[in-house]
Amino acid sequence: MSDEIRGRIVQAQSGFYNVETDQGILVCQLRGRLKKGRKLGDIAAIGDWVRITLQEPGKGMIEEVEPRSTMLYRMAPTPRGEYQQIIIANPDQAVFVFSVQEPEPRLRMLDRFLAITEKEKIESFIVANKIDLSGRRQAQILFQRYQKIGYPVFYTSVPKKIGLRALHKQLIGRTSVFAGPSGAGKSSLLNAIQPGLGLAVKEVSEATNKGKHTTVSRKLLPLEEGGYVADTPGLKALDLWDITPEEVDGYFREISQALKHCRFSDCTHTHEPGCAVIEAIKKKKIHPERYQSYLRMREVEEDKIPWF
Ligand SMILES: Nc1nc2c(ncn2[C@@H]2O[C@H](COP(=O)(O)OP(=O)(O)OP(=O)(O)O)[C@@H](O)[C@H]2O)c(=O)[nH]1
Ligand SMILES: [Mg+2]
Ligand SMILES: [Zn+2]
Repeated sequence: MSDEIRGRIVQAQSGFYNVETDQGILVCQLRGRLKKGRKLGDIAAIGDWVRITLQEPGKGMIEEVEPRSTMLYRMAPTPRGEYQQIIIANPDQAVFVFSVQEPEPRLRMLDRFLAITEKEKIESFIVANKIDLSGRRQAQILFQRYQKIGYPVFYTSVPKKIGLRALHKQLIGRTSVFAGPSGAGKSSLLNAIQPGLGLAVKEVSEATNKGKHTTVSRKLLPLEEGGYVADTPGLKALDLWDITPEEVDGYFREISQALKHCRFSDCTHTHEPGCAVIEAIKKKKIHPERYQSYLRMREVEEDKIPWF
C-alpha cells in the first residue's frame, strides 16, 4: 500500500470528496470500514482533515478522518432516526451576516446563532450589512450591544464599499463559515471581497428555501490570500439548535457572568429578590432584548417574561 497523504476536504457530494493535498486536489471516497458501527450521520465533511492513500493518479481513498476541533451540524430527521449532518468541520470562526434593513434584522435569530457557537466553542463575529440603506448610526443602535459583550461587529455596504477591507482581513488564513438570513448579503459580500468567486446572488435562496430539505453549501471556497470560506444559503439558527433549555445559561456570556451573583442558587432570573441578572439589566449591563432572547430559549412561558 502506498504512503498516506494528509489533506483537507474542500468539497463533498454524494460520497465523493475533493481533498486538497500538496499533490493537488484528489477525488476520494471513504474506505468501507469507516462506515461500520457508526451512529447515523456524516462520517466526513468539508473542513475535515483526512489521511488518504493514492489509488490512481488524481484519485484516493480516505483511510482516516482526524478528530475535529470544532464543528457545526444539524440533526435531520430520517425514517431511521436523527441523522447528524455536518455543515462544516473545524471552522476557526463563524461570521453572522445581518442586514440593517431589507430584510430587517431579527436579532433573536442572531442570539440563537451566538448561543450555538458559544456551545460549540467557535469564535464569532457579526457583519451589519447594507449600512448604505440605514446609515451607520442606526446600525450601531442595533448592533453595539454585541460589541459591548465582546463580539466584534463590522459595518459594511457592498455598493458603497464600506468595511470590506476590514472584513476581508479577518478572513485571511482562517476557515470561516458565513451564516445569516436570506437576503442579508452573504454572497454579495464574498463576491465583493473576491470577485473571482462568482457566487449567485439572490436566486440561490429562492431555489433552496422551497423544499423541505434545504441543501446547504458543501464547498469550502479558497481565498487568494489563504483561508477558506463556506457560504451557507438557507441555513437557519433553528436547524442548528441542539441545546436544552437548562443549558442556555452557559451560552449567553453576559448573563452567565451576572447570574453567579444571584442571591438564590435556584433563581430563575424572572422575579426573585437579589437577582443579579435583573439588577444588571437595570444598570444597562445586560441589554433587555438579549434577556428576552435568553428567557425564550430557556422556554420560559410568555406571561412569565418580565419587560424592562
Ligand atoms: N443596498 C444594499 N444591498 C445589498 C447589499 N449587499 C447585498 N445587497 C443586495 O441584497 C440582495 C441579497 O443579497 P445576497 O448576497 O444574495 O444575500 P445572501 O445573504 O447571500 O442570501 P441567501 O443566499 O439567500 O442566503 C441582493 O439583491 C444584493 O444586491 C448592501 O450592502 N447594500
Ligand atoms: Mg447567498
Ligand atoms: Zn437571578
